[in-house]
Parts: sequence; structure tokens; C-alpha cells
Amino acid sequence: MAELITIGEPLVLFASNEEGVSLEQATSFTKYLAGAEVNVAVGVTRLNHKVDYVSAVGNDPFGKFIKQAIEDRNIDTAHLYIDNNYPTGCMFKSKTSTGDPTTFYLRRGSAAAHMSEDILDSIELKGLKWAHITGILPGILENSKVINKLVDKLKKANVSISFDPNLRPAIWSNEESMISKITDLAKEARLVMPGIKEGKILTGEKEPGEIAEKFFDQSSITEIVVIKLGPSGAMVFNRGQDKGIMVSGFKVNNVVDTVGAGDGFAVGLLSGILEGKPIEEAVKRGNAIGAMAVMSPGDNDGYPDPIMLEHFYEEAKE
Ligand code: CKP
Ligand code: MG
Repeated sequence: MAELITIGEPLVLFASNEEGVSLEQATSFTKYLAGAEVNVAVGVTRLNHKVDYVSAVGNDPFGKFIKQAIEDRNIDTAHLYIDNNYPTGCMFKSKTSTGDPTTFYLRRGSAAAHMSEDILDSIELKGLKWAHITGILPGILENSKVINKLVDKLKKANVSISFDPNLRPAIWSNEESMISKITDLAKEARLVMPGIKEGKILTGEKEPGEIAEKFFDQSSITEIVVIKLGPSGAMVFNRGQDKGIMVSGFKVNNVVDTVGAGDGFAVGLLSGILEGKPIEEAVKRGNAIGAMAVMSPGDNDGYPDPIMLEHFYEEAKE
């Protein structure tokens, strides 16, 4: 039985091999599996947990590639629907010396964007404790009832929601609706994990403590807010406690590509929670996997198995 369920859009990613070359000029790309929620599914599975992933791809070469890539990573594809009418979403990423690439999507009207409420019917939630969703899902879905039904279903089954806002202005028609839809969804979550910039945009506050306070004030469901501070680490706030706890990050000397670091953080945090670790320990693991993620060009290829994670901790001590 699955311990975690995620739902979102998988993308075929073409990452440029040519450093310092714009997407317009680049000619050589490597193909990867990407997409925030599938990244989390890949990472948590690699740490030996059972994850169910729910989504849709087109009946096209990239949909076939994604299905195979997911199966190769030992994730069940029973809830990955093949849609004959709409295509698989695509993403392109440049390569830069700083590790902060330009991204570009061809995903509007994709198979995942056309997921209907029916996709949720066959999902078994019995015994499940956590569901991970991100702010990308409400941005892409043509039918917003899918989110309502998902949240209802999770609530009825007593499944806690873990939520990463993942602000992507490119998939929204305007910033106002992005903020309002994502804020509404955050209110349903027991665990919210914005990056500091995302927290500022969503709440209008500046300091981590003030941002966390806003999330707590707007919903009695939210119990833990973790604010990601990039390489310096993350701050954890528990409802009812005055002060946040700073958990330091890990030093990385060779940053290749930062995309996928936030999902890597979610992998560490959620797997730690599933294993019953204290929250600071889970956040430390989030920081570690976020750091490991930035050393690889793909979005989820740097996520570790338990042995790699142990090695990383050992090396960080030296
Ligand atoms: O916040 P992150 O950099 O961890 O998110 C990365 C993912 O789903 C990436 O794999 C990409 O496909 C996306 O976010 C997206 O839709 O931008
Ligand atoms: Mg993110």
C-alpha cells in the first residue's frame, strides 16, 4: 500500500548541453523526465517508500518515454492515464554557469491539463497518511473541479496535504489569480513549504516568521510551515510555538542546475516525516537532498538512495 500520493503534470524535459547558449541558439539537448510532483515521487521512492502517482500523458512518443521512465524508477503507472486527444507536456531548459537556467514550456492544453474528475475515482486512499500537491496543478488544469474533488476526497479519508506553492507565473493568466488560487489551496494543507520569495509574494510579508504567521492565521489546518532559504537552509515553524527553528543548509561547490532543488527538499522532508523523524531531522534531510539535486543537470537525477544520502552526510562532516 502507498505511503504517499502525488498528483501533477509530468513533463518531458529537453535540457541544453551548451553552457552560456540561449534556448534560441541551442542545438543539442538531453532528454529527461521532469515535473515537480513526479520529481517528488521519484525521490521518495528512491528512499524506499511506496508512492502512488496520478497523472495523464498523451498517446505520443514523449508520453511513452515518460511512462517508461516512471516504471524504470519503480513507480506504479496504474494511475498514469494515456490520453488519445491531447499531447504530453514539454519543457526546455538552458544551461548556465550560475546554475540558474531559463525555462520554456510547451504544455498548454496538455493531456495532464485535461485531467478530469474521473481520474480520481479509482484511487485508493485507505491507510494513506500524506498527499503531496503543488501550486502548478491549479495553474495547468482546465477543469478546476478536479482540485475540489481531490481535496474533498483527501479530507474524507483523513489524508494530510503537503503543499509546495511552486509559483510559475508563466502558466497563469495573471498574478492575482495565481496568488488567490494558490493561497486557497495552501489553506487545505497541514504542511506548507514555500521558498522565501514565494512566501513573500503569497503573503506580502518579508520575514520568515511573519510569512509563517500568515499561513497559520489563514487556516486552522496548517500545522507546520517550512520556509526554504536556498543554500543557507530552511526555517521550520510549528503552530503555537513562538519562534522558528533554523536548520542550516549544506555547502555545494559545483552548482550545475538549481531546477529540482525545491522538489528535492520536499523529498527529504516528506521521507523524513514518513519515517517518523523529528521535524528538524526531516528538514535537514530536505536541505541535503536539495543540495544534492543542484549538482546534476536533470531535475530529479541527483536525488539519492539511502546509501548515497549517508555518504553525503559523511562527506559534509569532513
Ligand atoms: O521548484 P523546483 O525547481 O524543484 O521544481 C522543478 C520542477 O514541474 C521541474 O521539474 C519542472 O518540470 C516543474 O517544476 C515546472 O513545471 O516548472
Ligand atoms: Mg519549487
